[in-house]
Amino acid sequence: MSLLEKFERYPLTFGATPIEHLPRLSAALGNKVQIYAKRDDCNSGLALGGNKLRKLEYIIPDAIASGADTLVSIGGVQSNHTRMVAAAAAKIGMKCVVVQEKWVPHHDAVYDRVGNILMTRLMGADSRLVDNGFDIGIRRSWEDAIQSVKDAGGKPYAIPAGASVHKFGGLGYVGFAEEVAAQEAELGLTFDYIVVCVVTGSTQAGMIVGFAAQNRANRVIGIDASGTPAQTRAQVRRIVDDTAGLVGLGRSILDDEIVINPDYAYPAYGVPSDATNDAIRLAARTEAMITDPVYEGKSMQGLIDLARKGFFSEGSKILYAHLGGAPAINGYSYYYKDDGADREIVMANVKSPLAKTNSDPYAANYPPMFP
Ligand code: 5PA
Repeated sequence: MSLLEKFERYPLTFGATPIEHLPRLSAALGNKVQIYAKRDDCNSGLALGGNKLRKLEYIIPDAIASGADTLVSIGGVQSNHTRMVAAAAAKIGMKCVVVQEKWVPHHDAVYDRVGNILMTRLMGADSRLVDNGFDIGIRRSWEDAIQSVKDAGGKPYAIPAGASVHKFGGLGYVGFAEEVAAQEAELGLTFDYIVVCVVTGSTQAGMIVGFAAQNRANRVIGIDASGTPAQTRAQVRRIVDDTAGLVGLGRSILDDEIVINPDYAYPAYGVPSDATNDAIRLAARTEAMITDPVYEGKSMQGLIDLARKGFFSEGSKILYAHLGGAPAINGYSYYYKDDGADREIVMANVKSPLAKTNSDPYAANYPPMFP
């Protein structure tokens, strides 16, 4: 029986997302493990989809019931989440205000005009650029935006960064875990590990609760992309506890059931290392699977490095949760301008998280990652 039966869901996705085997990527890593991807990046027809729609499916019924007329949320300039809130608002016929902060120390001439923010604007959201740095917590700028809707006579419905600390934010990825179990039964296999990118926390937290019901929460390997792993871990812990209570899991989750690896977020949130970019290239060249420099490229880098280091026991089947995010790559075009048939992937870079190199000329200005 599903843990989610008692919750209302507003469909924004196509339904269960496909799981595909990635044989050429597995071969490139020596075939010691077999890699599969669950394609949550292909989950919807709404503005290219992604992980936020699974979360929003359980939040939108509450927004509608509240009588609100405007969804208000927050993210970085190239936030996927704000794109998805704008999409949900358009789809249900609400207005949308999104605060977009300068979370990323990245310099690109078109960063605030292409990819996610372009689509957000196209869908009619009022996108407000604000000069604050990265923080996954509750922000003053978001509270100001909520107030501004009230001042204008509107009725706001507030959705926090990544929809994460919303009371229903963890539910969508509880559903992911249940979906994986059903698909495993159909496919006749069991995944030994699930690799997932983590920043604001509710994606992994929901998975942890869902997989805890199957007694394998510690097989969910979170790859931190926030660069503030202590804060992210604390937020995952909180969402796990709230979500476990909400769905009636019937037990508490132990600390060692929450696995977050901080090794791949360098040099900063939103900035790819050379190793991240080579991981992105490898997935693209072997499987035509596009990952982005902010989130999925870092979890791909973690997956590749951990596989090479022998972290996963031989013969393991690993499920990479592809959460979306490809639109942001348009704001990073300079990194890849010389790519093509002649360019070798410097696999040495992909190998070691200890080689904290970065060819970005602004690297010296990044905030310190390992205080
Ligand atoms: C994001 C988040 P969580 O925030 O739930 O931990 O998910 C991390 C994540 N992959 C992983 C992709 C493609 C994501 O977009 N994005 C945020 C955004 O504003 O887009 C919330 C940070």
